[in-house]
Amino acid sequence: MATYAIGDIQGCYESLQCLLEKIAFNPELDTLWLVGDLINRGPDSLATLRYLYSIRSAVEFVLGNHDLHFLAVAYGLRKKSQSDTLEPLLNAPDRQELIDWLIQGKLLHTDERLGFTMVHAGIPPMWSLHQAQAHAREVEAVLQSRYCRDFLSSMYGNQPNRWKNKLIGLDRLRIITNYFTRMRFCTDEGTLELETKESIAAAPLGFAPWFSFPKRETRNDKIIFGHWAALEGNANTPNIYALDTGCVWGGALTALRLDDERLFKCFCDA
Ligand SMILES: [Mn+2]
Repeated sequence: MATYAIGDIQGCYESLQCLLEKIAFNPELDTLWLVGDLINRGPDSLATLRYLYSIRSAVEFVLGNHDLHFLAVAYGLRKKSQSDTLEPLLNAPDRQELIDWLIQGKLLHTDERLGFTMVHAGIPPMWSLHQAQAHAREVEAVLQSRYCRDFLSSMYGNQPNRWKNKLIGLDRLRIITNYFTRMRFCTDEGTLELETKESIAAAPLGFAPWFSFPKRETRNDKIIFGHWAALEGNANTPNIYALDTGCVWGGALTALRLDDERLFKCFCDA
């Protein structure tokens, strides 16, 4: 009856199976949380998504930037990138079933009993958990509405780069999505810097990791996230659990057992 949170899988199906064996995962009893980027860049996105779909009643996941990118490509709204490995998934006979499941994904998941919240990239420092939940629900509602295509075709871009309550329409949805799925560095007021992908030492002048601000509104909430492989699992911040340990880059796939905060890893071939 344990709950495990797993970092960015990115189509690394064999590493996922290795990790599930290691934790003796039982979908009848246990629950799997996934921090997003379930697919892309890795070798077997189709097997990964099919497997997760087959155990979906045991799975809670949030959408990552790669998952959203897949949806935009699948709907014909965006061209594939050269580094995408989505072709078998795009050509699969069961792709619509998989898309219909993926698109129901959240941007933020909280379990109050366990005392954990999960997002793909982060929560900007000026949002309380309550505010973050409300903003996640705004984007989720659009993804599950007839405006889904309008959103997916206009979610790309780095502007606006700073939150304002009065933002409306696609600009509002874009910055909310960028906070939850792409953020690494920002300012204490939530101005985003989306170019730098390296470690904390590479912080651009005037910016810092989103979780590093001492007055961050969610500093007392336990937050699980992925997306930032260069952290190598070390955020060195209380209540912050960085689970992307770069499996797709030859690192490891990491699971955190929420009940006792024990870590499990499977090392991955590059
Ligand atoms: Mn990501």
